[in-house]
Amino acid sequence: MVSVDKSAITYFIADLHLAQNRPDITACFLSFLKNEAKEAETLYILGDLFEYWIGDDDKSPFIENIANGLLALKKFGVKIYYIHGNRDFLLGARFAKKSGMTLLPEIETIELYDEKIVIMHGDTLCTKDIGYQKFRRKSRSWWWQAIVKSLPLFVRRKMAENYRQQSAEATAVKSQDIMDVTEEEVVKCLEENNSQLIIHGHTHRPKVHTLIANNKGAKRIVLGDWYEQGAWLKVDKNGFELLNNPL
Ligand SMILES: [Mn+2]
Repeated sequence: MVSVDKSAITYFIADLHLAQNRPDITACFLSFLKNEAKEAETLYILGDLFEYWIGDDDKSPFIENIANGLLALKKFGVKIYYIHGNRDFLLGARFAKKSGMTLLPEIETIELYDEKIVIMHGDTLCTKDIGYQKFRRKSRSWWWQAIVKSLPLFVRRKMAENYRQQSAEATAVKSQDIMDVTEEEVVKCLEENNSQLIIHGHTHRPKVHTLIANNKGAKRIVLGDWYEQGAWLKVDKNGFELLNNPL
């Protein structure tokens, strides 16, 4: 469990989906790192920082630029923690080190202002999306990752682009219900971790939900995506606030 100074400000972001063809989002993120994020003691990135990740050996200027922005924030004194998303789950220790981020397991509990909080990307909560969960199990296996990582960079890039297109087509025909979290799964997760607050991204539906877990009131905070704005959750001793900035 990670513990944070009680006087501090903590930021949470997810689903930036940074991509070379969206320089506006990249600029918004780099500006966030240089300005707002400096106010925080800790920044948590809860997955899908990138639209896709083909391996830490991708050294395009686009990637280097983002690594440098993150590292500058780390050097300024902000701790940066990262949990994988469903798009950038191949992001490895080499890139994390280069960008000053500490990798966390897919589900982590942290303590902020005497509250135990569960943090995760959120894709594991969408249990009704059977097709995706099947792909997820396969793609997290050592053998699948070993095969993929052995392929040349240009082949991996092509695969990622194909997957992205297939995923967009599949998403277009899936119902809103399938694409959202399963409430029972959220309750189960809170009860397993003896917590009353969960923070996640993935669904791109920023909102604070109330529910019952452990026979008590609980909250689920969903982070916003960065398609049309910068979006982050600010937590300090006075409470929490979902904030955003236009691109
Ligand atoms: Mn996602």
